[in-house]
Amino acid sequence: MITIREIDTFIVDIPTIRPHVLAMATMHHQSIVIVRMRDSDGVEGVGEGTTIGGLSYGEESPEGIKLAIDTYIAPVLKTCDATRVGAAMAAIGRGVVGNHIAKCAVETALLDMAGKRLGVPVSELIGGGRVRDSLPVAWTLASGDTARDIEEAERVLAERRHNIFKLKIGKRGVRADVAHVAAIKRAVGDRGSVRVDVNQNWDEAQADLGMRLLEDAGCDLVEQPVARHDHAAMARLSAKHVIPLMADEALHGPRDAFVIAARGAARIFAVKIAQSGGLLSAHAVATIAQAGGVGLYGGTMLEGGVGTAASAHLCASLPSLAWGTELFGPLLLTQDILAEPLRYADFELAVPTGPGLGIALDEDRIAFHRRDRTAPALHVVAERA
Ligand code: MUC
Ligand code: MG
Repeated sequence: MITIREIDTFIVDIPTIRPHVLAMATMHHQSIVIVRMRDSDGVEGVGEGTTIGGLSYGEESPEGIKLAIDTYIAPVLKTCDATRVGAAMAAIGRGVVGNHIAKCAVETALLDMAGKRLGVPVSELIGGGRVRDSLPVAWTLASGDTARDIEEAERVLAERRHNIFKLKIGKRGVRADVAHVAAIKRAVGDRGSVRVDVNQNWDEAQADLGMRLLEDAGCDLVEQPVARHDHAAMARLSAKHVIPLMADEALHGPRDAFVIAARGAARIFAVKIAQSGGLLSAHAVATIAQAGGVGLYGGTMLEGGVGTAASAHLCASLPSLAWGTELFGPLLLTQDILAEPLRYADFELAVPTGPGLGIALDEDRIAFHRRDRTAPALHVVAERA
């Protein structure tokens, strides 16, 4: 039996290119959890587990992800056949409840190794295999300033990097937020799609007003306007408004996907490998969406290059992906952790073609930014809206 011999889990803190203002936190850096493994044949795999804003976005923190892997997942993994990814993840699932981001990091590393052993990209190991080689990719405008967001949109449009824009709203009043969106849509016009993410910060009445006004402003989609558990409100809003509601924080794997699709609580799913608990569960989420007539979008937890490559492989395996992706995480960071950055061109991200994830870490940068080798950890500025 081929077994896992070494597991190294570490946190890498990388500053962002500008403050990234979300409803629940302002990010000045991203804390990326990397897990690196080597099996008894010497094959190496790498995975990433990343969240947003410490503990302000979800129930797992970077430190907790590392602890879950080192203390609870690694001992189980060391008893498993490293070549059987599904069986290894099932064994981990029996011993570890929840902790989807930690599980995603580990499963990604196992799939990377499996792809390297078989000489195929990870996208060929999911569902029916790879169906596309590049992915439309949105950019998030979240500087906190309308004029600066418009400048940023103009720059990336001119560079032919992005023509889909997601605006982070929910911090200000509904009408002020809509005015901000309308100004950006007026500037972008038909050159791009403008969408918003409220990150759960509205109640149903605010969402009702917001969705009506956003539709009039030419916005194409509203992501997670209300609390993630409020499926009833999500269903009423979806039924009432033409502008589609996309579920994000509400989706933590296939069970949520089934409940939300059956209830008509969203018309689009932001499929995230981290929130789903790995690429295989994310594929199940997508399959349920397709069976329920729900549109698909490849979401991000603002991962670095490893998690973004893994998400790209998942998205490359999805037969339909009508709303594109937002796999831009590495572009928000001042440093790339990959030896060769992912390629963004002509409004799309190229899905790596090499075996496994098709990427390699930049060892010098990793050594420099690794939290356990550098100065005290950077801190998130968390703000309650
Ligand atoms: C989210 O809620 O979708 C995705 C893009 C971005 O800027 O933040 C994330 C998280
Ligand atoms: Mg979101």
